[in-house]
Amino acid sequence: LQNQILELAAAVEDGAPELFAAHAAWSAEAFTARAFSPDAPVTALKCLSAVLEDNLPPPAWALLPTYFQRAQDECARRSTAATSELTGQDADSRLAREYVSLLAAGDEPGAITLVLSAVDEKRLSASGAIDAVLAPALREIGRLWHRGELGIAEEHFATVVTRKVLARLLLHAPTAVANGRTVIVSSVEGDAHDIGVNFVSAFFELDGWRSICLGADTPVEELVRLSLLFDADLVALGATLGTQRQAIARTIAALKTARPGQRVLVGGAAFTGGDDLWRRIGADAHASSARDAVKLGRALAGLR
Ligand code: B12
Repeated sequence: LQNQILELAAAVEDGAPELFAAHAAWSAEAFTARAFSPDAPVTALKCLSAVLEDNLPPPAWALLPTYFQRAQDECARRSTAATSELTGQDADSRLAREYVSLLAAGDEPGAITLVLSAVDEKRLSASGAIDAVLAPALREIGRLWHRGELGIAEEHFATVVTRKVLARLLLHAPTAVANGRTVIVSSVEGDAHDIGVNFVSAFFELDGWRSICLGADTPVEELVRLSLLFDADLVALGATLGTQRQAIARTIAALKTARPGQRVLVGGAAFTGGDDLWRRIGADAHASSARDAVKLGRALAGLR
């Protein structure tokens, strides 16, 4: 319930009822997968809306009926958000499916060998392994968790093993020619997810950048201090949950105050479903994949 209120506040801040609706549908799906009655999420939304109507000053309440209506409609439609992206018959999808199965079976050596041997045998590049196998596999693990088919422990294990695969891929990848540019890559304050930013950082590294990856949950003032210390050409900031977008906005404001002209690229799941959310929070660009992050980063840093 607390999360629902925070997501509502984040959507109102962005003026985007569709984002609250998407979150409500996500939440409804998680509850139904855990044997709650299918009506429970809608009833909870109706209760929350009644309490807010009773307690908020009328001008504040006046904004909210649209948000609740969209959310209830979306829950009633039983969204298709949980469709697997690994159903293809191409080699990459098959590899990603097998990687997920090995992880679910607790087979760490098998999962690591599967990906590394595909790269050794030149069936995949290091960046291809990240983009087409590891990232979709983690999203699949998340989908299975959402549906109640895997637990938090399996998801933690998948994260640990994937981190090891990434380190080994980078160790064996051909050294890129340094391009003289520095990027700082980090998840925003409050975001506990760090695999996405590690993937983005790896792509920058493979492209010849000095990439300084800070991982998850970096305090705003520390990020600002490092961008000054390392004279960063670019800061790449990730956020996962809708409730973390405002933290990105605050971080961008702090970076640009301390270093006017600092270029900031944003990405991560928090930007899914809203085309120009990144513009509204003052970013210079938004990338929806690690590959695009490098393309846009090169343009922002004046590289061809
Ligand atoms: C592992 C995981 C965790 C781990 C993270 C461990 C770690 N050290 O990273 C832990 C357990 C900590 C965790 C916690 C939570 N998680 Co979580 N998590 C995941 C999971 C399974 C994988 C994340 C991941 O690594 N994905 C792989 C990345 C590479 O994929 P990607 O995000 O699509 O990234 C691509 C682009 O977005 C882009 N990109 C990504 N980052 C960046 C950054 C920049 C700068 C740029 C330019 C681009 C970019 O490039 C990437 C590669 O091409 C996801 C499932 C999912 N769909 O991702 C859920 C997921 C993200 N988690 C979710 C949730 C709900 C939570 C919790 C709220 C759960 C809870 N009740 O506590 C908490 C929130 C914690 C917090 N304060 O942030 C939900 C979010 C749903 C939503 N939209 O609201 C997801 C989607 C699961 C699901 N299917 O429902 N989680």
